[in-house]
Amino acid sequence: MIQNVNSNLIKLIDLPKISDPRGNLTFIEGCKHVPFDIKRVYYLYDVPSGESRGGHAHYKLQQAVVALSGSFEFILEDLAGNRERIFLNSPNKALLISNMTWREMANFSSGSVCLVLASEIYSEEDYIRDYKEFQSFDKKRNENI
Ligand code: T46
Repeated sequence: MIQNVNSNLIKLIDLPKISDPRGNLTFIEGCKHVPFDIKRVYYLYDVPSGESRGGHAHYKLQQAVVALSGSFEFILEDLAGNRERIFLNSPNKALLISNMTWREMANFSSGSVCLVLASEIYSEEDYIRDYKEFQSFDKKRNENI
């Protein structure tokens, strides 16, 4: 399913791309092209130049992110403190984001559209918006070992 795993943090999925003289078509099926049932779809657009978004993690939510148009960057950090940056600009690649991953988004190009497929419906209780709290989970986990 995940055809292109670049690292523990950066998991890029190659999506199907049907090309013919009329153009390209890409499709995504839940539990097939992404490893979860898709319960919600949302998209970010008209992000002003220089603006950044994100700055949170999710307890449970898994997501797949596609640059439908234009480009932007995701900076991901796991509980062990590993931090990686990825540039997304391809409508036939999806970045898989596991739960308990801190993310920031930056450098949105003009006219970019960021599509997000989500494994859960929206719940503010699922967010960790405090970076120190996110980091403390690693400590809590280590204390329990
Ligand atoms: C994520 C990144 C990639 C809703 O009411 N329903 C929704 O489904 C979503 C996604 C958001 N909202 C509300 C919650 C906030 O009042 O929309 C407002 C903006 O959300 P937020 O500041 O979390 O937006 P981003 O762009 O920082 O983050 C979003 C998602 O929330 C998040 O899950 O991983 O995109």
